[in-house]
Amino acid sequence: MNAFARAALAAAALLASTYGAVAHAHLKAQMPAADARVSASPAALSLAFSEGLEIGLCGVTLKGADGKVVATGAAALATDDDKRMTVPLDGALAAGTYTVEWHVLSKDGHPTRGAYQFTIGP
Ligand SMILES: [Cu+2]
Repeated sequence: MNAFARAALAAAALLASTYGAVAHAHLKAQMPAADARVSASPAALSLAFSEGLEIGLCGVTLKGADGKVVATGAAALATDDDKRMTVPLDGALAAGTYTVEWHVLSKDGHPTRGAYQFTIGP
């Protein structure tokens, strides 16, 4: 390996570790909570992240137990917190297990995504 290749590798390693250390928008809390069972349909989903969000490029796909997409309102930032996204629900959700697939772009320009489930039922 020549000196240039070594330098390039070192730079790549540094870059990788730098990016690894940066806090992207990780999902920190959500309502209904991940894996929670709630007795009543929530009026909205609430997702709190570790970083501020570019809300125009953020959203969720809500799916029922049958995998079908459940319509929701548009994702919006909480008025007092640019790290928290709320998604109003169009109507009451029937009993069952739902999957929330979320994707966000944080203010530092990094996309992150994930999914969690909650259940409505007694
Ligand atoms: Cu980031």
